Amino acid sequence: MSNYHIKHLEEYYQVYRKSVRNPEVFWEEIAEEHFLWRKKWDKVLSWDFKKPKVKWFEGAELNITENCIDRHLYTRGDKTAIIFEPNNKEDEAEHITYKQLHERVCRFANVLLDKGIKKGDRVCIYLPMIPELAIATLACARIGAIHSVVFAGFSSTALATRINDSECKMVITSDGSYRGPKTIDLKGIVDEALEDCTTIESVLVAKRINSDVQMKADRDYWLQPLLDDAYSDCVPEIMKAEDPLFILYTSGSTGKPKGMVHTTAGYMVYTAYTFKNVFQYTENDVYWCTADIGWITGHSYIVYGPLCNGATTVMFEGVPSYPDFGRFWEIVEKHKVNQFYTAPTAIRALAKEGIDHLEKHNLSSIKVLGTVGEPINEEAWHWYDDNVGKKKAPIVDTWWQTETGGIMISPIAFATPTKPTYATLPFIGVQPALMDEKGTEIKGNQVDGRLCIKFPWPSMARTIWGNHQRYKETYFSAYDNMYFTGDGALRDEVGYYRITGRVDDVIIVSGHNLGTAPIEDAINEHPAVAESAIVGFPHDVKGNALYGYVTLKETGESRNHDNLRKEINQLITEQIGPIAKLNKIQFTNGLPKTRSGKIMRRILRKIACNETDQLGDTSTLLNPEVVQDIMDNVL
Ligand code: 7RM
Repeated sequence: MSNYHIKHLEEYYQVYRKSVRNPEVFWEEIAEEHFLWRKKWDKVLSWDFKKPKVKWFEGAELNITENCIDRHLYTRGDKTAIIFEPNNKEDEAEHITYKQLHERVCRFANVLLDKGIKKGDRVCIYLPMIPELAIATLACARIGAIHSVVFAGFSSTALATRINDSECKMVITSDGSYRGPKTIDLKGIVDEALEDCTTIESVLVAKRINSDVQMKADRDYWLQPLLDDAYSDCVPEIMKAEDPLFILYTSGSTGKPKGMVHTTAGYMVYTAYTFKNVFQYTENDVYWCTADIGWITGHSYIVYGPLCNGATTVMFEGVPSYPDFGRFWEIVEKHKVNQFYTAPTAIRALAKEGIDHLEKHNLSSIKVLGTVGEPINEEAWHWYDDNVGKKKAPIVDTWWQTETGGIMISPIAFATPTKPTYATLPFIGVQPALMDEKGTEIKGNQVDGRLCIKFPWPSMARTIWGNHQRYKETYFSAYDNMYFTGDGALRDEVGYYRITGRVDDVIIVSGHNLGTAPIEDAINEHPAVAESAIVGFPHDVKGNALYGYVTLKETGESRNHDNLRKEINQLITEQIGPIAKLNKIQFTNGLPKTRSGKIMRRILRKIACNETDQLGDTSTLLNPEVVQDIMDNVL
C-alpha cells in the first residue's frame, strides 16, 4: 500500500503510527516509490542527538533537480511549472513549462560552471522574486553548488555578513528590483557589501529595471548574454544523500545569524511529502505561496516541494498593497489559485482594509488556505476562514522553522478537523514532546510546556555552517536527547497542539506564566485594534508587569484613549483573567517587524524596560522608523 497520499483522518492515524513505530521502514517506502535515485541507500537512518549527528539515506546518490524537473519531462513537459506574476499588474504574467524550466536551469548551470563554480562551492543569491531566483537556485543544485539565498530586502551589511560567513565565491543579483511603486538599487547594495568581502570572484547581474549600474571589469557580468551563449542541456552532478544542498541564514536571539545547513535526500523527501499531503495538491491545481524565496518557506514550498510533485507554483514579485489591497485577490482570480498559503501578518493587514476588495473578485477556485510564520490570532483566523475561504476551505496552520526544513505540526487538509489558532497534529514521522522547566517530559493532554522533538525527521538542518558547537548548544543542550524548538506549546484534550510563541516571550506575572499570544488575541478582538504586542517589564511586587503596544485601525482615532485602555483591559479580564491585565498601554503607529513579518518583541521589551541603549541592530527591520516613534512616546 502506498502511504504517499493521505486522505482521511483514520488513514492519518494509521500512517502516523507506522511512521513512529518503524521510521526506517516507513521512510524507506516513501523514498523508494516516489523519487528518482541514481543509487539506493545503504542505511535509511543513523542518528545521535548527543553529538549531534543525523544521517538519512546514507549511501544514496541523486540530484534533486532531476526529481524536480527531468523526471516530469515525459509526463508533464508542457505543463506549467512556474507562473510568474510581476509587480506591475499591467505586465504580462509568464508561464514557464517544465520543458522550459529544464532548459533555463541547464543554461544557467552551464554559466555557473563556466565561471568556475564547482560542487561544494557556495553561491550567494540576492535577487527579487523573479523567475531567475528560482532558476538560479535550481542551477546551483544542478551542479552541486551550495546556494545561500539572501532575502533581497536585507541591507548591504547583512548581505556582507552572510557572504563572509560562508565564504561565497559568487553573487547572483539584478540591476534593481520593483517593490510596489518603488524601485530598489540591488546592484548598488551588492557593490557596497562587496567592499567588505574578499571571497567573491564574480557577480552575475540579471536585468530587471533597466537602471544604469556600475559594472566592475572582470568581476561583474550581465547574465542574459551568458545564458544565450550557454548550452541548453547540463548533466546533473550526482550528489550523495548527505551532501549540503543549501545554507539559509536565520537570526538567533543573540549573536550573528546562523547559517542553517540542509542536505539533499532527506530534505527532498520530506518537503515533497509534506507539500503533497498538507495542501492536498492534486494534478492541475495551481498553488500559490506568497512568501519570498529568501525565506525557508519559499525554498521548501515555492521551489522544492511543489516542483518535486510536478505542481504549478506561483511566484509573485510584488506586495499585497500594490496597486491596492485587492492585488492578492485579483491574482487568485486571474490564475484560479487552488491552494493559497500566506502569513498571519499579511492576513491582518488585509483584514484591516475590510472586505470590499474581496467582494470584487471571484475566489471560488480556493480549496485550501494555509498560514505560517507566527501564531495566528483567533480574529485573523476567522476573518480568513469567513471571507477568503467562505467557510469551505480548510485552514492549514503549519508550524515549522528554518531549522526543521519542512512542516512539522499541521492539519492535513480535509483529513484533520481544524480548530482556530491550533496547528493541530504532528505531521507523519514527527514526534513532539512538551517539557517542563526541570527537563521532564509532560505526558497526557491538556498540558503546556516547551516544545521539543524526540526523534529525527528527514529534513532537519544538520549543522550551523562553520559552527557545529553552536548548533549543539542552541538546539540539543536544553534537554537531554531532544531537539529544542525555542517555542512553547499546549496540547489540548484531543492531542492538538497550539503554538503559544517563543518561550522567551513567556512572561511570569505574580508567579503566573502568561503567553503573549493569548493576551494579544484578546486585545485584537477589540474592534478599534489592528495589532498588538505584549512584553514584560520589571515590577516591584509582581516580578514582571505587562506593557502593551497597540496599533489602532484608524490612526486618527478620536476616541478618548483612557476609555480604550479600560475596554482593552476589560476584554483581557474577560478572556484570560485580571492577572493578565496590562499595566501600561501605549498606542503606536506601527510595530517593529522583521522582513518576514514577525513582530520584534525583543526591541519592544528593551523600550518598555528603559534599556534603549541596548537596542541592538535594528537595521534589518522592515520598518526601523517606528522604533524611534515608539521611543518618543514611551509611557
Ligand atoms: C516557517 C518559519 C520559525 C518560528 C517558530 C515559531 C514561529 C512559524 C508558526 C509559528 C505559530 C505557526 N520559519 N512560527 N510557524 N508559530 N504557528 N504556524 O516561519 O525560522 O522563520 O520561524 O516562527 O515561533 O519557531 S522561521
